[in-house]
Amino acid sequence: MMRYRVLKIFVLATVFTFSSSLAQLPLALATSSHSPKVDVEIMVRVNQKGFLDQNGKVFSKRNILQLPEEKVVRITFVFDEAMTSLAYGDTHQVAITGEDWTKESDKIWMFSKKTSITFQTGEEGVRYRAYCILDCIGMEHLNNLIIAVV
Ligand SMILES: [Cu+2]
Repeated sequence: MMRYRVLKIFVLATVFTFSSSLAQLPLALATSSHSPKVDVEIMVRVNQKGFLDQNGKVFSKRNILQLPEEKVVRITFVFDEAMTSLAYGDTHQVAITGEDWTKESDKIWMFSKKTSITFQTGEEGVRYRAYCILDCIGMEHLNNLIIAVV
């Protein structure tokens, strides 16, 4: 009886290992083929006060988001509404517009707080603009994040 139980556990363990490695295989392939090399990663917090840097300082004409030229940049937008705020129930969705393109992020809200946009920067002097495309609390502060290539 004891021996049979051990065997059964062994068989179950083997089946589990086999099926979980099968499940991981396509995932591993998908991640490797779909993620281009990212040179620069930047985190931008989003709340009703505006777009904020990692220290919680609002980006403005005096505090511009600066990127290096000709790099693949991934900007991750993080839902940053305070739990005490009415805007905590809000949803944001960010778009970035370049010279002849616009890229949209996924929506971010309390249950899905991060989304990112990846793009290749141009030469020094090029500017991009990021803005929320949803009707949200604070939308007047989320309409013009200036991103400058320096
Ligand atoms: Cu918004």
